[in-house]
Amino acid sequence: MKKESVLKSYELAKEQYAALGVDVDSALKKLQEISISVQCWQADDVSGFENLGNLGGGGIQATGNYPGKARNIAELRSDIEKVLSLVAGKHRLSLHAIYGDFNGKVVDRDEVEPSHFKTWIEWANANGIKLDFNSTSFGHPKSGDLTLANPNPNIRNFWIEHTKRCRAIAEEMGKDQENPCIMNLWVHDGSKDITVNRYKYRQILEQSLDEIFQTEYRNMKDCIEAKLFGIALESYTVGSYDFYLGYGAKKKKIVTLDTGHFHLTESIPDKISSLLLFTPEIMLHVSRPIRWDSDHVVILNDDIADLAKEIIRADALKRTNIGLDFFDASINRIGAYAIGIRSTQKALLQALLEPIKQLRDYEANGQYFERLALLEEAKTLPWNAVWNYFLLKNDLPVGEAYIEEIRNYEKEVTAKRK
Ligand code: RNT
Ligand code: ZN
Repeated sequence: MKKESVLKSYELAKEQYAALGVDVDSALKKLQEISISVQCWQADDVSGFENLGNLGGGGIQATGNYPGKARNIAELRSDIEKVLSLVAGKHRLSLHAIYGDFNGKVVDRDEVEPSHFKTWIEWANANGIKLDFNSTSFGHPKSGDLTLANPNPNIRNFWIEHTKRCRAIAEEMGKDQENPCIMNLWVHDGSKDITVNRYKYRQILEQSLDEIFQTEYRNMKDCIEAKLFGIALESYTVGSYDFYLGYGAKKKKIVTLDTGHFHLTESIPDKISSLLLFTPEIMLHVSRPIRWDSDHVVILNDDIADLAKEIIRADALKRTNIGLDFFDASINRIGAYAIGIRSTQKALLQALLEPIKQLRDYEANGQYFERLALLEEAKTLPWNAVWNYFLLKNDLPVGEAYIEEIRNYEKEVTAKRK
């Protein structure tokens, strides 16, 4: 698209929005400032860089075998740099504990420490990226069906130690970057078949969390992530949404909403306003479930658009940490990132451009036909012209032009990884 056309379309769009009381420039300013926490694990199918040999032990699974996944830290960093060069704004990188710089050494999960993330912190500083963190309880011989909720004290303490250490690592990251590192805690604990001990395991998990959270930190924030069920653990999930919602409300912890972790007809956007009343902040794992928690690449669908609208309508940008969580190994992984980040930004832009004042006036006056009519009209307002201008302003390829850039990177870099 020609530069003049982008500018012309933008001016026309701006006029149309202004007539509805929407300030396009202020929307763009807000969009520019939204940092998305980009998941490191799309680059390598959640493999990580431990030197513990082939671990087995499930909990999570990427599907697909598209060539070119990142095989080491250098490749992963290069891929992330490429991704971030293709999207507007300053973003964060969310690391899992298994992505430490272990330098060829065998470092078990109960031995991880800040020094293993020193080069990550240096890299992040050099690239102006802030880091977030995750403990890793899956893919390990001690993962089994139960980790933090395990009645066996040896296994349970192993994971408690791991998670405590992860908090200390997150604290280091936060301190160094002078901005809180958000640490997410997700464990797959559950049961394949009917359990007659639902209460017991949840009680153990509560105790483990209490122990883990004993140390108070100033430079990291804890989030706890629930899930509906996991593969091979279909009958029962210890860390259900009720469990973590209760825990988060009681202990003032951030509850993570992964958009793939609910019944498919359940509204995640509707949870935002309740959570904000009872918990300090929200962490999002924006994902795309297909029939189940399949972690497909995020696209601009109604689910994401409605989620973004709820954040903006609740004026909750400052209290919402937006992270991505998908891992598709069946397509170009850099392309997957670019689509997911851009789609999330598009949803946010649409939400920021909503003629909210007019809609709220209608609602206050009981003019419900008018409200519905304007909501429908708003869907087809020329937000795309504003989006293209946003890209142009950020010196980025406009529209679909980024496809070519990703193909070039594939030809020159990822396709050569054999
Ligand atoms: C798993 C959770 C969790 C993971 C990442 C890798 O169902 O969504 O967030 O995807 O920690
Ligand atoms: Zn998640």
